[in-house]
Amino acid sequence: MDHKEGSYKVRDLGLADAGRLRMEWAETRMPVLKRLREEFSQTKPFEGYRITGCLHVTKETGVLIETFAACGAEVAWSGCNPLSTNDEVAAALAVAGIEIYAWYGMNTEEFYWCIDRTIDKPPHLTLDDGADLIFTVHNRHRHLADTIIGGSEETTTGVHRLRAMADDGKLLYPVYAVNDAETKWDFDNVYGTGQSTLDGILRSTSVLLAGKNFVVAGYGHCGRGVAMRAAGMGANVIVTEVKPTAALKATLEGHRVMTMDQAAEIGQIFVTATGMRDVIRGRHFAKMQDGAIICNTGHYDVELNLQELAEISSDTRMVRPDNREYTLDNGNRIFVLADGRLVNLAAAEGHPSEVMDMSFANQFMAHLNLIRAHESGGDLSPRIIDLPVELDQHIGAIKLETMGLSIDSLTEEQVAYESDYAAGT
Ligand code: RBV
Repeated sequence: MDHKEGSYKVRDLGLADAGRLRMEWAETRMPVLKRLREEFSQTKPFEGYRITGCLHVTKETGVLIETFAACGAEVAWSGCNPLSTNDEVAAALAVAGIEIYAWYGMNTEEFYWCIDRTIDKPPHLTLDDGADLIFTVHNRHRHLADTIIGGSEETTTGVHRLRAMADDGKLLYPVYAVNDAETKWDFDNVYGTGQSTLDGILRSTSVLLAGKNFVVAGYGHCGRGVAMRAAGMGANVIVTEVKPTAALKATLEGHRVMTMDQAAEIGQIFVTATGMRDVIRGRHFAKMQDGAIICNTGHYDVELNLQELAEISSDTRMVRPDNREYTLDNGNRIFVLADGRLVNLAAAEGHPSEVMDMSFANQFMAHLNLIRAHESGGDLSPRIIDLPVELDQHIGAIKLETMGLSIDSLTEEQVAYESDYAAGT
């Protein structure tokens, strides 16, 4: 492990060149973030501000970190999941002088050690994916909140938790719900999760998807993306849900809907995308067919109850990278991918750069808005803030332009018609 006190801890600095190549590759697919970097690296609005982030250390995150740095920020970073760090990217960032504490395969104690190192020096801004950093500040280092201007949260479950905290009056500073921007959730969560989840399943199994009974637990944005892409590859998609309207949508989009008890008996591949704990548990594992493949794509590793699987198993071994076989007492074998951690990041490279481009443009703008509010005496009361809807359209417009696509604009008459409440048949 390469370690420099007060500066970085990564797997191996020798991987830096490979990491640099990965980031350069991602950058060619992230024109919106590149545009923001070009625009704001002139004026360096983040000069004098320390941004502490806790988000998957991927090639795309590397591009975001270097964008903040190019715009003047002092950046300190840790990964937000023990199995999602790309060691090559982490090494390249350390060599580039970024304070980074992240390596693939860390344990829980090391995970929090890394977060603690990033706040040894007090941050002005926090950037989260899954809220572990902001909870660390609130639970163990509350004094830091006095000088923190604000923060942001990247993912659905993190935003849920922070909204609950704000409703309880427990939030100490304002946080942008980046997940809730349309140019985030309607792309990253759907198409990003859809593709990267299948990517993780294929890398760790290489099975044929066509003709398989493919069970998706949860038909939110992420589950919908996974179901859509699995169907596109010829799988027979089965959806399990607890919310009636979500189940109806799944049905009308052509998927079969049933309970997990029913699905357990016929499913061949299972993916959880619910944000809920124990979605697949002992009694379901006991009903499964020999050879069933199980994984999770939700942020936290609570959706599969692997403890209960272990209790009805007599043996376990790794059969491929990110693929663990459990032999059950009844003789059946069940294959669990990435130990139940988010399969798209643990067994593949996370969402493709093209969608992260928009997610991270929203992150960048959230932090820019926070320092602008700070400098102009704006409202920085503790609350969850949504990004302005105009920003969504602005980011969407840049993305379209960089894709070489043009769209129509309304004529003056059409604009007038839009707000003409007297118009009728
Ligand atoms: N996610 N990041 C990547 N390639 O950097 N891939 C996925 C990447 C984020 C995504 O925005 C989602 O909200 C979150 O990971 C779940 O932890």
